Amino acid sequence: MVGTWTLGEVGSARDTARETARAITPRLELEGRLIAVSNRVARPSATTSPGGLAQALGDALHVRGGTWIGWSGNLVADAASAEFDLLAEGEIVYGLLDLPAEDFQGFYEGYANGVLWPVFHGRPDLSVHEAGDYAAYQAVNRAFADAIARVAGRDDTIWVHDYHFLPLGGLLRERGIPSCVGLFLHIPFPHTGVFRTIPEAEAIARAMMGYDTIGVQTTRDARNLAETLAAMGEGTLLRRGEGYEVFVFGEHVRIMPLPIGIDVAGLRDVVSAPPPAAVSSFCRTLGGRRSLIGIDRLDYSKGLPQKLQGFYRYLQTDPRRADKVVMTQIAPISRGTVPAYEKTRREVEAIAGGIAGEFTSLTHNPLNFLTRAVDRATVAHLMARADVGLVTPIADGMNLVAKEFVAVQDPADPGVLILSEFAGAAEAMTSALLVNPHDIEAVAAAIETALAMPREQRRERHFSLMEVIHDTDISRWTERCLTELATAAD
Ligand code: ADQ
Repeated sequence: MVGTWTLGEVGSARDTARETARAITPRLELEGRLIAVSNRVARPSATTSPGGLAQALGDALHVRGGTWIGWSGNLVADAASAEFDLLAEGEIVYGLLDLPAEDFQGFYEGYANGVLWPVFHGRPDLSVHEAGDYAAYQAVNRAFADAIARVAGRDDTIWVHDYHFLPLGGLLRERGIPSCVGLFLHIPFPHTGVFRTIPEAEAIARAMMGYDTIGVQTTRDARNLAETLAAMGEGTLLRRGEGYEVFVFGEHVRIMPLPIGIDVAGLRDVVSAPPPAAVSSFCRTLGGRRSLIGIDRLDYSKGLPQKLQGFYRYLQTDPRRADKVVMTQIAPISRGTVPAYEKTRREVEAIAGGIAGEFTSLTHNPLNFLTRAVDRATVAHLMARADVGLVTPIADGMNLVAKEFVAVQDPADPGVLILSEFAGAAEAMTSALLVNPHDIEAVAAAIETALAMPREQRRERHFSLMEVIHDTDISRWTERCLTELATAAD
């Protein structure tokens, strides 16, 4: 631990925090530091496996050094007792902020995951508007803005992540922060009409104009965001390279598609090591059967019912297939207390139960359905040994599983990726077998096509998918984002 301040402290405590953060991140001293902001941070000392965003940010900061500000994981009684700790681990300084318990619920489950997540994934029908949630979302964003103000210097670059912090750009401007501030939105941005279903849509759009630049996953997201911001305040938009510049509410912002990728070399290292014992024993039980894999959080956006229905239809078309394949679907329960997730879980379990009841024999079960969390090495080795990867979200910012599946395949004899056309990944990964996940027959047919695909065609498709994967490697993605931020700062 190198410093602790309560959020009520001002003046010299603020200067001390800034100096401390600067002193312990010497690598970027001359050019200004990078300050990343996200809901969760992934410290190297943590025992739990980080999610997509945390993994990507950890990799990015590991390469450059910098400060990473996020929630400490501590809930406190009220704002006055919330502490902001700075501590150094490896190349990264962590700024960890306590949050008041009463605000956290409304911020995280209430507004971020109960309103913004469904609307941004095209499901406004699933959004739940509870009184007080928006106020809690704002309160947490203000607390983050106050914490950032304590450490940010003029030359620093602030890189904010995701839908938890849409208003942070405006709040930092209100506090007179002179640094360049960028947002990267990891989830899709919807059409204007869908965005407008949010009661606070205009306030959010205005606050987002406080950012200098906003990165999104795809050209479709960039267009949706630019058109929406312009439309909300009758502003104008200009094409700028692959992105846009929007002028509205007396501000302007640049919007760029910056598709995220994976740490290709890191993942290849994981699969070059010997597999965990459970994977070896699973492979023995396959006994020559073909293996299909799905790796998702149990989230309604991930299209799990559609995927399992597609597999169900594949088996029903010719019941002899049940003895020739094994589908492994790992879907750990996520946000389990949000009602829409509970409903999806029941739906998925009912379909899995139907498949098991109809097709399990005394000697073989064609579906392994796990709602337990499985570690990264096991997941990677399972993907490497699968003949088919099924990634069928009904909406997804990018979907890193699609990229991970391709990256761990043996180039000489690769498996086939079946990919939803609604995943951000599909914009560039056109050599996958693209499907509309709502079309159950098409999913079943894609499984058949994938399992029958000749090796030469599999190799050609894999080669071209690997070009996309190398092009968006996490280190390149980081460089692109930081270059974009630096350009916006000029
Ligand atoms: P997520 O919705 O979490 O991320 P995704 O990109 O598919 O989704 O996965 C993130 C990471 O979690 C991957 O490394 C994956 O291997 C791992 N993971 C997912 N399910 C797992 C499971 N069942 N067991 C073990 N590991 C699992 C959000 C957006 C995405 C976007 C990312 C990054 O929703 O669209 O791609 O951020 O920007």
